[in-house]
Amino acid sequence: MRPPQRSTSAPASRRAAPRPRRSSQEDFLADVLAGLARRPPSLPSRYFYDGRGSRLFQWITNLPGYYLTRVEREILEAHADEVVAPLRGRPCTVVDLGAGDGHKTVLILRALAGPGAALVYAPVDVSPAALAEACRGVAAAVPGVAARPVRATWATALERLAADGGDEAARLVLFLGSSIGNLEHEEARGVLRGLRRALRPGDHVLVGFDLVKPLEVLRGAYDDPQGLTRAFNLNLLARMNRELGADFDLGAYRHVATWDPERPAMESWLESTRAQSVHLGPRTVRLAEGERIQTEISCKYTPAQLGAFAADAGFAEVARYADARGWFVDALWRVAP
Ligand code: AVI
Repeated sequence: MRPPQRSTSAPASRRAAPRPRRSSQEDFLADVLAGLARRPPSLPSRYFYDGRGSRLFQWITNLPGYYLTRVEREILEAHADEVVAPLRGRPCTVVDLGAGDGHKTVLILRALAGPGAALVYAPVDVSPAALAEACRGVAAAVPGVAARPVRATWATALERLAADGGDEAARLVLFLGSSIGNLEHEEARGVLRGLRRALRPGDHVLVGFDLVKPLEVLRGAYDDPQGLTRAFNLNLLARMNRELGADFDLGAYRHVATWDPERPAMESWLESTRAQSVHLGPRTVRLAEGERIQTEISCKYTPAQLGAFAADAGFAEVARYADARGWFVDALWRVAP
């Protein structure tokens, strides 16, 4: 997360000249070059989600093998009423940290909606198109909910939430879909601590965790015979070609999904099928035949880890809701007074 801005008391003459703010394109290039300089080389998975990447992910969520969305939906269909019980009857803002599936959010909003309910829906996303679609879907499915879209990264949205002192509505933050699994554990702890700092006593968060399960199920989710996950992975290279003027040859990479039992996590890679050079901004990157670029981790959790995440960030666990097979958990946490 971006560190908070500090004010400085140094006299103007001794203050360093303000560094010009980097554009998002410059950030993108800097992040990509830093990742490719690592061993093994890697690319930040947050750049998957341009317009085409978001659409591909949406299609992935409907694949028979991609169980995550289906089982989390099953959980919320069964338990949305219990999830919202601590908040019902109070003015409430539902902050949605971009799970990408309006259906799950609608289940929560419907459970909270009712005559006289003062309900605000605040989706967070960097893409205006994604925000517009989320707001349209909610307006059609749950009339009477006021939409307050936030076009920002998670970090910026949390900073704004923390600064938002005037609004007395209770907050329910949805962090669904095991999006947390795309972060290294330390990074995930940082996001959860940031979330805790942004909230007030009585606010709640609902966090989706995908659990460890048989390997053939995991492989089926991250390497589908339809080739959508491959297309999702390759779209990252296509995006760099389009936006950064890179010259990745999309035909010279193959999608590989592996299991890391240590973390534990599924990992997505793009494997170079021949020795090649890629030009990216000021740099030439060389890849050997068979060399892999890591594009994503999708951490899987054991139930014991969930309590530790809550405690580390300073949340009190309220309940855990699991699907019938015990594949996925939505954990409800509260900001203790
Ligand atoms: C968004 N995120 C939780 C997905 C996942 O399962 O890690 C992204 C994804 N990657 C490949 N398929 C789906």
